[in-house]
Amino acid sequence: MKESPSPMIDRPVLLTGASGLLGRLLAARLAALGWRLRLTDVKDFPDALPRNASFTQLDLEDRAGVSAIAEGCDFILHFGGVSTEQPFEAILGPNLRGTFHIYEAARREKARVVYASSVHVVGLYERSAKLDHDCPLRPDGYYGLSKAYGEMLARMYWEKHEVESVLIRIGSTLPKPTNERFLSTWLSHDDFVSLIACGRKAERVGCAIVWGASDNSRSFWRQDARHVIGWTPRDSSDDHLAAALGKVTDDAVAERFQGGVFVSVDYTRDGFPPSDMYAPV
Ligand code: 15L
Repeated sequence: MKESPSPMIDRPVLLTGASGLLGRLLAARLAALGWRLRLTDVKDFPDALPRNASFTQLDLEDRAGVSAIAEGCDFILHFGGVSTEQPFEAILGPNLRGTFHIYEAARREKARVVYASSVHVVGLYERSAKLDHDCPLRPDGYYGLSKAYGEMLARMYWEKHEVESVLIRIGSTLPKPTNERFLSTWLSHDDFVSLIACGRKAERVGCAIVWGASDNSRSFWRQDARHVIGWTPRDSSDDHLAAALGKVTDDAVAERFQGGVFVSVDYTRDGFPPSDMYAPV
């Protein structure tokens, strides 16, 4: 017997940052799964529009515009904003004000949000550290700091307004891992798409933090809330060791920390911070 489509599945899904690398990947892959997509980005959408998708060029700082485009959506994939290490002023508008606008829209629409957080919220942990999702954050720059703010914003909207979120601390979403760091942080395209799909399908998610990495035995990360959304990664960087082992840079700061080259940007400390900033003294 044919199942009738759930009403949730019929409602449009808002995808911000649609013209970025991850946005374009999601637009194509989710449309192929039959999702009805409302795409938006401050930049033009560079690809042919997928089936059942519309695109609106929009600055996340435009609160009324964000509110209008989210109307009727019950699922928001928030991938917009600055995605590299930049001066504070460049990050402030899109990442802080913009994410606030998204959460205000989600609150009004009673929508669930998938928030693209990042490895850079913990980028200043050394690579030897094994982290659980509830570890203290150690952002590695203004970008990581803005992602930490986004996570806290999500937490506040969950606790005060019951807005559900899946916070994905995305490692490195690439076709293949091509250096030693990526052996720890790699998230395959298939695992990424299945994580998003699980985030939509799950009955209740609360405010769930998930490490966005495939099943890599060299992972920096352990416990998270993936069981809440029923996600299991299928790929592993272990199958790509030959292509990545020994691929390192001569940047001692980048090679020491989980955040890699983002940590080196504007790093002025002479030496390294304590290995465990949070150990009891
Ligand atoms: C991120 O958060 C960036 O947006 C992405 O471009 C990658 O650099 C990734 O982290 C990473 O550190 O591998």
